[in-house]
Parts: sequence; structure tokens; C-alpha cells
Amino acid sequence: MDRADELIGKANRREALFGVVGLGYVGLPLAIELAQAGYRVLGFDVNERVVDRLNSGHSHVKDVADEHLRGVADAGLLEATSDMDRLSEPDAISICVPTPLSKVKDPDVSYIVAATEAVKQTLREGQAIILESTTYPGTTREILLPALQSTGLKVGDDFFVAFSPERVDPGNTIWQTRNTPKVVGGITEDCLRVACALYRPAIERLVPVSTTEAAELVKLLENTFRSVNIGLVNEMAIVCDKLGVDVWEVIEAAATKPFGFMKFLPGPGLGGHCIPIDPHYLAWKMRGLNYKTRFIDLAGELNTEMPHFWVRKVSESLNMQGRAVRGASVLVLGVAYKRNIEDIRESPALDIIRLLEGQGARVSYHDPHVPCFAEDGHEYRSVDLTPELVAGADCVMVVTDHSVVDYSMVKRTARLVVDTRNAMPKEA
Ligand code: SAJ
Repeated sequence: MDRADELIGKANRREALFGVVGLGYVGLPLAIELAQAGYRVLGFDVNERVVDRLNSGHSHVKDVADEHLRGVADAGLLEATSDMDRLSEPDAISICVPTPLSKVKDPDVSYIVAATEAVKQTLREGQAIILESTTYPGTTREILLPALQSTGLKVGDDFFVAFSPERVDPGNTIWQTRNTPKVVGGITEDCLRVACALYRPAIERLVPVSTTEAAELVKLLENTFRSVNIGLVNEMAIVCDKLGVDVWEVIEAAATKPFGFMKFLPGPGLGGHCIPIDPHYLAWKMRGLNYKTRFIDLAGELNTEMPHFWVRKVSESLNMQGRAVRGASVLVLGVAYKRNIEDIRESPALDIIRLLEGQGARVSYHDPHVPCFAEDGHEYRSVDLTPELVAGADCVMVVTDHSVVDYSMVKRTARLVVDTRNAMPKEA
């Protein structure tokens, strides 16, 4: 029996030990699903505090409840470690590490390189390595494969390599790791077969594709699709503003078309750790091939323009009331990058606050999910939302439309509202 069939047999009998490198919002839910499917799972993270807390039954990931963690840990199916020498133990290793952008918006694959180096040190016959981090097409074949083959072991025979993009949507209670279809691409046929057999017990639907590049591109297409369509409706917001038309009315009416249209909403810009970042991985790769990905670049320009557009709206609106931005008190409602979450990564609210302060405004914020944050060396603390506070502001700016905020009170009380999310009630 060849090694592929051996490993597939182990997967079918749940005898394979499954490693997960990176226990964040992607790796930890995956580790839990694998354990709940019956695998013994060994989680790896460089953060010893995270490892200790996990081993004592405390989850640092909002989407993973402590009881789920304790359930599999008490059954002896999940252990966490920061000892990378133990990477020789798992039969399968999923790598779920961050892929941010560098300061100059180039891909930062340093976490992938570090994880690959760690796996390479202990690579042995019979192991399957699956990269899940969102990255540019070619990463698996150009970074993981050479490093692992430098051990002298042969891919597709001695060990197996695949790419399977993570599709975790933090806070989504409907689509979770188990029921979100999972795309898988292998370096060889046997690599694909092995990776699918390993995931099958934990994932309801697998979507095999022909290469790792195809699998890498699937994720980038998904998120570039969003960035471009959000850029389109943001441009529509600017167009409608110049024409004196309500862009929200136009979009809601367009969305009644039962076919051939998909609703996206304009906003203050593009935040989060996926959409503003992933498309630039593809743009960077294509620049190296002398091809300019114009949609990605244009969407990036438009989405980046939106904080400036909305700060100009504040300035124009204050001006209409005979007030300058300089010295004006502006209350920002919501700093998280999207509603009802606490994540402020890449949030356009940070750009808006920086621009307003740059023009001399006195900015405060209220966000029920973000009690405080630090930016540019400043400490910001969420203020309590009271009618007095709202009435005292020269301008209230809705940047993130959290559901719990009392927008009717804001509408009744505020002297001026600039609403980037159409959150304000229409009725008087
Ligand atoms: N945004 C708009 N208008 C829209 C939709 C989003 O301005 O119509 C803004 C949001 O306010 C936010 C940014 O875009 O600032 C990103 O929002 P998002 O809804 O895309 O949420 P993310 O960043 O959490 O994206 C994740 C992604 N999941 C993965 O990469 C696995 C994305 O692929 C999902 O489609 C998205 O969640 C989702 O659908 O919720």
C-alpha cells in the first residue's frame, strides 16, 4: 500500500493526528471541527499565552465558546503547544497563519515562510501539509514546495502538499467552518486525494480543483469581487451626491431586480483583514508578470477615497451652518470596520478621525463594541451616548451602523448628522 492510501486509511479510521498551525479566528474553529469529527488534534501557536489559555479551556476567539473547547479537550482530542519540534507528530498539518500587507502594500508572507521552515525541520514520510492562509497564486508551489522538497523527500510519494483557502466569516452564525464548502487543490493527484480524505470527516462539502494555483485564485476572486463591487457602489454614492439623488433609494430599487443584480452598499470605505488586503496580493503577483490589474487598482482607489469624501461632507455641512471644521466638535458613531463586531482592523473610521483631527476638529467617538483603542500614539476611549452629548456636538457622524445604537434619539437631538451608512430612521 502506498503512503497516500496509508494516510487516507488513517483519515477514514480517524487515526490520523491532525496538526493546526496558527490558532486564531481561522485555525481554532478548524481545530475544533476536526476534533469534533473524531480526530486527535495538536494545535500549534507561537503565542505561549494563547497556548496556555487554550489548554486551560479558555477560548480567545469569539466564535469558539469555552464549552466547545473544553468538550474536545476533556475528551483528549485537542491539545495546544508552542513547541514546534512536535510538528513531526501530526500526520496532517493545516497552516492557518496571517498574511497581512507590508507598509508599502506588498504581500507579507513572512508568517507562511516561518511556518514552512518549522514544518521542514521535522518533515517526515507520510505527512500531508495543507496551506489555508489567503495568498497570491503560486505561493504553495514557489514557497512551501521547494522548502519541503529540500529535505530530499519527494512530494506526492513521501509527503503531500495542498492549498485550501480559509473561508471563515467572523461572527457569521449561519456559515461556519463545517458547513461552508471548502475548495482544495493539490500539487499532485495523490496530494489532492489525501487532502480531501483528511478534511472529509469535518467538512460537509469539499470542492476539489485541479491545481494549488486554482485554489489560491478562488479565494482572491471571491474577495476581489467584493472589493470591486463595493468600489462600484461607492462611486455611485459620489455620482448621486453630485446629482442630488439618494443613492440608498437607487440601490434599494435596483435590488428589486430578481436576476442579474447583487446588492452592495456604499459606506465610509473598506475595512477588515480580508477585503482591503487580499486583492492586493493578486495585484502584486501580476505586477511581477507585467500585467496591471486595473479593476483591483481602481477599486482600491475608490474605496480609499471614501473617508476623504465623507470628511468633505462634514466640512460642507458645517459650512452650511456657518461653522468651520477647525474647533468644531464631531462625535463619530461606530469605529469597528463593520456593524456589530469589535474589530477595528483597517477600519475607515480611523482614517476619518485622522482626517478630521488634521483639520482641527475636536473628535470623540462612541462604539458599544469598542471601549477603547490606540492609533497614531493616541489613546481613544468610547464616550457614553447621552442626549446631552449628542446635542452638544456640532456634528454627529455615523461611520459604523451598530444595531444597538438609538438612532431615533440621535435624529431628535443632533444639530447635524452626516450618515455614511444610511442608519438614520427615515420617519421624522
Ligand atoms: N462593505 C461595504 N459595502 C458592502 C459590504 C461591505 O462598504 O456592501 C464594507 C464593510 O463595511 C467592511 C468591508 O467592506 O468595512 C468588508 O466587509 P465584508 O462584509 O466583506 O466583511 P469581511 O471583511 O469580514 O469579509 C469576510 C470575508 N470572508 C473571508 O474572506 C473568508 C468575505 O469573503 C466575506 O464575503 C465577508 O466576510 C462576508 O460575506 O461577510
